[in-house]
Amino acid sequence: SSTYDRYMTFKEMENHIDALSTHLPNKVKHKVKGKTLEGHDIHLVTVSDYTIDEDKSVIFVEGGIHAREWISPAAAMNLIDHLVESPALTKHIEWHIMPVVNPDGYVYSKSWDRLWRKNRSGTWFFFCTGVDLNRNFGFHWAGDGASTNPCKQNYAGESQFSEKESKAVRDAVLEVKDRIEAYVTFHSYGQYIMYPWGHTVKTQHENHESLDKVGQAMAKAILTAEGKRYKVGPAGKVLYVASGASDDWVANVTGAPYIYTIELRDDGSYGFILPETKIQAGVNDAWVAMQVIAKEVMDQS
Ligand code: 0X9
Ligand code: ZN
Repeated sequence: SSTYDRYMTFKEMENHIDALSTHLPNKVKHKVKGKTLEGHDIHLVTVSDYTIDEDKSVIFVEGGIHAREWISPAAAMNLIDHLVESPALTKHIEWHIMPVVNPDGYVYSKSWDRLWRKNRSGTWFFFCTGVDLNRNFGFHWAGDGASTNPCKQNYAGESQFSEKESKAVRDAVLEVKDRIEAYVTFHSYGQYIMYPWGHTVKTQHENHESLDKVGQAMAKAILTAEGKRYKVGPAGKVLYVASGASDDWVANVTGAPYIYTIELRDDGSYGFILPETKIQAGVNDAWVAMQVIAKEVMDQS
C-alpha cells in the first residue's frame, strides 16, 4: 500500500502499481510507455470502470517530470489510490496517469543530489548532464525561457522530443488525443494553478475564460478544504515564460479545454525540500483540485 508519511522510493511506487493492477483488473491497467537510459520503466496507469463498455472522456495526469519535486509523484500516486475507491469518478471517465515521468532523475535526487531537476542524459558537453524534460516538448521548442546550454537547469535538449521521457508522454497523449478533456501536470513549488500559454504573454489561450473559471474553482476548493492559497492565471504571466513545456504542447496538439500545471506546496518556506510531515496535506490539495476538474468534465459530457 502507499504511504504518505514519507516519500516512497521509485521501486515502492512500481510495486504498488503492480499490486493494484493485479488485484483490480477491471479498474486499474498498467502499461510501460518507455524505458529510460538507466533502464527504468516509464509507467502509465489507467483507472476506469472497465465493466462499462463505452468511449469515455480521458483526464490525463502527469507527475515527476522534475526530479526534485517529490510531492508531484506522491500526488499522482495518491490520486490513483483515491480513484480506485471512487466509482462516481471512474464510471464515465478514463484516467490516464503517468506518476513518474522522470524516474532516473527521481532516483538520482533521492540518492545523490536532492536538488537535481533534469533527467540523466549525457549532453554534447561532457561535464554537464541532463535535459529539462519540461523544455523538450515540440511546441515553441527552445524558445523564450529555455536554454541551449547543457549546463543550465532549463536546457531544452538536442532537439524537440530528443528524450525518452518526453517521447513517452507524447506517445501516451497521442494515443488518446481525441478523447482528452483535461490534462494536469503536477510540479512544485509555489502554490500556483496555471494554464496556457506558458511560452508567451502576448497571446491569450482561446479558452482562457473557462480555464480561469475552473482554475479559480480549484483554488477556492483547496482554500476551503486545506486552508492554502493558490494563485491562478496563465503560466507566462503568473510565474514566468517557458517554452517547450508539456502543458503548451498538449494544449496545442489536443485542443483539450482544460490544461493545467499545478505547482503544489509550499509557498517557499521549505521550497523543493518539503518535509515528510507535509506530504499528506500537500497531496490532499491535488486531490481536491482533481475532483473539481472531474466534475467539470462530467458536466460537459
Ligand atoms: O519551469 C517549469 O517547468 C515549471 N515550474 S517549476 O518550478 N516546477 O520548474 C512551470 C511550467 C509552466 N508552464 C509553462 N511555462 N509552459
Ligand atoms: Zn517542475
